Amino acid sequence: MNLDFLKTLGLEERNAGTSTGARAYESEADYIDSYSPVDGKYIGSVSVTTKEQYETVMEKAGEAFKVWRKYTAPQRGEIVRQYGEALRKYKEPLGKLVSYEMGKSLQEGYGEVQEMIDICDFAVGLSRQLYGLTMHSERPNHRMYEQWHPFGIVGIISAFNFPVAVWSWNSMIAFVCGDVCVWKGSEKTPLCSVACQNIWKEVVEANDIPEGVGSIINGDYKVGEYMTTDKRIPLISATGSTRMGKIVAQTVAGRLGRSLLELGGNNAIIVTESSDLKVVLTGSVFGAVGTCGQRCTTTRRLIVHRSIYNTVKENMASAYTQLRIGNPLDENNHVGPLIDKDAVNMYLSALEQAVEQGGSVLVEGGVLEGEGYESGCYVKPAIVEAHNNMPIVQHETFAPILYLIPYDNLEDAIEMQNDVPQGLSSAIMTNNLREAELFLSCAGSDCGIANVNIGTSGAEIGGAFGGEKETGGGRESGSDSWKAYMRRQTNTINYGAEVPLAQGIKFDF
Ligand code: UN1
Repeated sequence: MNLDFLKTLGLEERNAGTSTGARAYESEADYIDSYSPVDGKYIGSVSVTTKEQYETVMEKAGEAFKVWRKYTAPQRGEIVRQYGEALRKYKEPLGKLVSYEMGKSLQEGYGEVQEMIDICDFAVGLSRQLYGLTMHSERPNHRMYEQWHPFGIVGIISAFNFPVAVWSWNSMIAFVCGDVCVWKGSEKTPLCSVACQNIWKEVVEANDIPEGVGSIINGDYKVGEYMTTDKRIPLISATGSTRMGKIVAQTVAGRLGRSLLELGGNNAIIVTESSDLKVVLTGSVFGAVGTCGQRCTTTRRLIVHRSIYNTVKENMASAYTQLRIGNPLDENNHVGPLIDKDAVNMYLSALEQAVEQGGSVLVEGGVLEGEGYESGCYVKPAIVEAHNNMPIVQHETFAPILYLIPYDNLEDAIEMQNDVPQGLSSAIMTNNLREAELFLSCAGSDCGIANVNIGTSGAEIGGAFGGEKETGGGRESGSDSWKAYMRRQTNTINYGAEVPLAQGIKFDF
């Protein structure tokens, strides 16, 4: 495998490309070793942030904030614009690194970097649109309005499945808002974080802005705890499992900080009688197997009208036979590996549970072995006919397992779609206006994202991204999500010579 992209991204040679898996360091505890799920080979090591180093990062961040907040928002936008330009330059090597370290297909790796570029463009525009409202005061000669100020230090915790995009859709928005960011990426994809930081540093140096505007820290949940327990961080934005999110939420709430959570999904597509089966097939297959089922927006349930159930079932089974599973950097393949062997075990266990709980296997799963599959992380996307109330169906398994569920009327289908703990993404396939509008109405999907004739994954950055219930309620990325990164201040100004009190209160002396 040609690993030149590591060098292009400034990832030191001494750490990179050792094919033996030998550790480059003596101390086991202080380094995270990154192994590719693509070929099982050692890629490089990143040092774990110590408590002292964390303190230095926080001090620098605090100092940087004092300077950064004085830049005008459009000036901050200009820095973000330059980062977007740098990302355009590095799209190919960074896309390859994402694909190699995380395992998603190269197309999706490039797509993820494109998502970063798109959010930079969005944030640049936003830097001139951080609008507040003005209100009419009830008092004469008074003016009242609201303005938005930066919070300060924003802590970002992100997951392995989108090792670069999720950081940027938090930080690029936070940057134009005037915040500074400290980012802990996943310990499963540490080199992606370092690569983003190296590119960021080029922009920092070219513009002579304080180093502490954007920093990374590395490590597992213990390093994450430095941030969640730290009163100096008013906002923690965390993306990952519901389990992790509950711990973060409680810890941050315990100190009355704010958290912005984007957690698990259990996304369904309702396939109606009037749907276009070609649209159903493309949307559902990409939704279910894209990123090897490891998106929070992955399609996990297909709720199909009984009259077309057998047809959809046959179409899906036949589409799955055409999927090519293998090295994700080879563009002939559709599906790459799972992130690691733990994920493989969870996938196998979910399949077992599905059968024990009454599911019937339509497309068999299993771990692939032999040439090209040496990492042990390649699995076959599976389809199981199931019931919505099976415990395993209620649970988000981060793997390519799709549950097929029949329905008889649309109200029941919507009820089933909503009857899971999570509430991120949802879709209906229909050419019937009444069905589409019911699904989108307040009696329809309870998710943060509801699509018509599109799968559940692949949201654009312009919309607010996130969901309800166990998904955590946060909204990131587009629309007015920027408000989560700022504090609102209401200002009332008296330009008269009297001091009339609100609510008509008299106070004369
Ligand atoms: C995630 O899986 O955490 O909508 C993010 C999508 C992508 C983002 C997914 N734009 O699938």
